[in-house]
Amino acid sequence: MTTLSRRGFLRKSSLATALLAPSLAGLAIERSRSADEAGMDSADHAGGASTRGVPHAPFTKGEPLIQPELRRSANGQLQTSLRVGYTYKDIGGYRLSLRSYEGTVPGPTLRVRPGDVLRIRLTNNLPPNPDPVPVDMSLPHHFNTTNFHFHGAHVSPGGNADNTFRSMEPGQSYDIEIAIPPEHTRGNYWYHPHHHGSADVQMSSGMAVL
Ligand SMILES: [Cu+2]
Repeated sequence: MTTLSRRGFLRKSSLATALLAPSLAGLAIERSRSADEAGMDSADHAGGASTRGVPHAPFTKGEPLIQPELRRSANGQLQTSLRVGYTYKDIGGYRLSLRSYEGTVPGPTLRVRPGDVLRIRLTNNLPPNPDPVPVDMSLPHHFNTTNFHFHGAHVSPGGNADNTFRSMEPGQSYDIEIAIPPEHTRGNYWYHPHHHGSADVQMSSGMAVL
């Protein structure tokens, strides 16, 4: 039996850290701008992600996993709504301000069958974007603009279906209608935002759901 030292673990996990670092740094920076609650962490932990300015929260190890809310289709359709907005979550001893579906992390599980139609009214309750569109569109921007992607599903990518080119702006509501082919394979698929410039930050914030 081998024991992995902290140093060894850090070395092994450096790739993951490097991949996660920009998103986590983004979250931490955002929090430190708006937070001035007492009991913030002043430590700047190694590994790329800073917890400076993030308020502490109670943390109990070994708490049971909580099942997300389940929404099932009936009579050939699942008609539901998803509200995108900020919520506070205590994770790992820190109180985080996160972008979420329905104020929960993760959001509700949507259960549909082959041949069903998934109809979602998505309301973006995030505040207006403070930043202009950058000259270089590949840079992170407009973190409060979202859209809806049904990952892995063999469905239409156009119109108001699984269209990753839509921009769902703060303060607006949008209808999404996705027809699932009758011959679609069963399995675990997931939904998440796919808006260029903000998808990374929103997903690492918890907007990644079955
Ligand atoms: Cu995806």
